[in-house]
Amino acid sequence: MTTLRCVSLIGVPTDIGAGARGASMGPEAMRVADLAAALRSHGVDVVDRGNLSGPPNPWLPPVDGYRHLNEVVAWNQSAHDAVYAELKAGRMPIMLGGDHCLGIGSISAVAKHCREVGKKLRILWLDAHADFNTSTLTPSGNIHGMPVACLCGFGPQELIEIGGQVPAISPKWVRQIGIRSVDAGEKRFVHEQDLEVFDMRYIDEMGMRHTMELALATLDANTHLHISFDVDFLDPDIAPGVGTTVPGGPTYREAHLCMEMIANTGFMASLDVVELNPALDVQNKTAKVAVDLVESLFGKSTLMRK
Ligand code: Z70
Ligand code: MN
Ligand code: MN
Ligand code: MN
Repeated sequence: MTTLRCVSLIGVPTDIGAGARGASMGPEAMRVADLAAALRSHGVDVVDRGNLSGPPNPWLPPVDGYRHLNEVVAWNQSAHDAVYAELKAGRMPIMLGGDHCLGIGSISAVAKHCREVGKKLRILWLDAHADFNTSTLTPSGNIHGMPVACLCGFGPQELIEIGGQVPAISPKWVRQIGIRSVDAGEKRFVHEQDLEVFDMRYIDEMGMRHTMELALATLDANTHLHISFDVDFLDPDIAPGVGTTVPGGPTYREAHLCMEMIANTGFMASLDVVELNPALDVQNKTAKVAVDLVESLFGKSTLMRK
């Protein structure tokens, strides 16, 4: 297990990119569910950097296809700088969201770091949604539905250039898992850009084990593996505390298997945990499940296994 054992928690308390308010309380809910202590119990060195700050949520309708673009740029600039600093210091950043627009800043920083140190980047996008909308395709204007497109260079200049190179990543580096809600135009664009999607139909038919074997197939010793974990990936039965519940997601055990197989690679080097919405949760249940799953990402398993 070569997964970095020095972790920095970075709270990013915002919901400017989302269609419901409340993800701004996500970082504190994960702290209340004792994420730091859970990781320490697995021998991880954890520093909690506290929360980043940024503009409040003005709650306005879209302008030219985007809601809150200036605010999204400000938060992502700050997320980018924080993640980049941790990677430079040899630590593993865990971003506590906050809505998923923050993947733009986080992953642009990871991509920049990988360019500088000559590492190959692979991104696992665990989500009910493809997050591949653009200003012309989006039904909502919510930028949390656009981070993968922005990272691939399809988006507003201020957002796509945050990491200093456009595009920040290639669609070939991304594997999406758990997808089950994609808008009509977005679906066409996913096919056009040839994103590798393991949707719920695929997982139903082939199983989580086979899915993860394929999703992790092209990793090697020089790979930086980034996990972008949108909590709405999970079935709403176990994770009701998200802005948009989409039925038919991975069960508790399927999700753990997914995380355990990622842990076994030893290549995870950065992580986003996003879209946890305590305002819609039940007794912090979703935060507790998220903490549980992050423990599995760090090698917790029922028995001693490699
Ligand atoms: C829809 C949109 C979305 C949540 C991402 C939904 C996007 N595709 N919703 N995460 N919770 O508005 O772009
Ligand atoms: Mn998402
Ligand atoms: Mn989302
Ligand atoms: Mn989602």
